[in-house]
Amino acid sequence: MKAYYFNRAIPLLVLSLGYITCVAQASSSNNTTLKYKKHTVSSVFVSEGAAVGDVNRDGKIDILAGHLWYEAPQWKAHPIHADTLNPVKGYSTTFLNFCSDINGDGWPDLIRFDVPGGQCVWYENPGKHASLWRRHLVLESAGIETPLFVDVDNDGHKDIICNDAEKKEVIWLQSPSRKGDTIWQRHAISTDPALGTHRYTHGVGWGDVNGDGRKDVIIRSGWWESPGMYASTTGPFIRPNSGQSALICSCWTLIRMEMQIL
Ligand SMILES: [Ca+2]
Ligand SMILES: [Ca+2]
Ligand SMILES: [Ca+2]
Ligand SMILES: [Ca+2]
Repeated sequence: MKAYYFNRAIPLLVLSLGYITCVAQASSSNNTTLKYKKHTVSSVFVSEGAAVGDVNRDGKIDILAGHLWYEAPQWKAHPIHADTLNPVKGYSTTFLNFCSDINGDGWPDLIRFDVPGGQCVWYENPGKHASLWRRHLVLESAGIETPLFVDVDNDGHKDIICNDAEKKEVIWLQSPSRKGDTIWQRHAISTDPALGTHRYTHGVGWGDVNGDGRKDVIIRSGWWESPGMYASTTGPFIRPNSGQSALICSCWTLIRMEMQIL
C-alpha cells in the first residue's frame, strides 16, 4: 500500500498552507512553468510532522498529523489518539509522523516520534471500527532529530534508523514483516557512545557511500559501512575526511547530508 511522509522541514507547510497540487505547463520554448494552488487543511497547529496515506481505503490520499487524520477531499478531521491533545508551547510532542501498514492487516497505521529522545510509538488503524487507534511502543528513548524511515534489509517493509539516547547506541529497528506481528526487532549500527548518540543529533543519511551496491548510514562526522547482511554486527565507522572515504563520498551523498541536517 502506498504511504508517504514528510519530515520536519515540511509539516508546517502542509498544515498552514495546506495540500498543494502542481500543474506543469510547457511553453513553446520548452521551458516548464509550475503553478501551485493552495488548499487549507487546518489553521490549527497540531504537529511538527505529518504523513499521508489512504487511511479509510476509499482511494483518496488522506493526511495524518498529530492526533488527527484529515479525510480527503474535504479534510474532515478524525481523532486517532488522545496522547497529544494539550497544546504545548514551542515544539509539539509529535516531531515526526510516518504512515505505513505496520501489522499487515491492509489498513495504514501511524508512527509517531515524540521530541528527540522521547518515545517512538505506532497507532493501529482500527479499520471500519469507530474507535481510537491502539497504541504500541516501538522505543522508549528515540533520538536523532530526523530519524529515517527506509527499508534497511530490502524486505519491502520500511524500517527505522535512529539512536537509543538512553543506551547510547545508533540502531535500526526492523519493521514487523508478517501479518499480525507487532514487534520491531532492534539491531545495533554502532555501540560507540561518542558517535551520533546524543538525543538531539542533527543529520542522518542513508545511501551507498562507497559504491558497493549496499546503502550505508551517514552522520555529520562520518559514516558506517553496511556490513552486507544487515545483521546486528557493527560496520566500521569511517570518517569522511580520512583517506579512502574522502575520495569516495559522492556529491549526491553530501547533498543528502545537507538536506537532512536541520
Ligand atoms: Ca482516503
Ligand atoms: Ca494496519
Ligand atoms: Ca525492511
Ligand atoms: Ca555501501
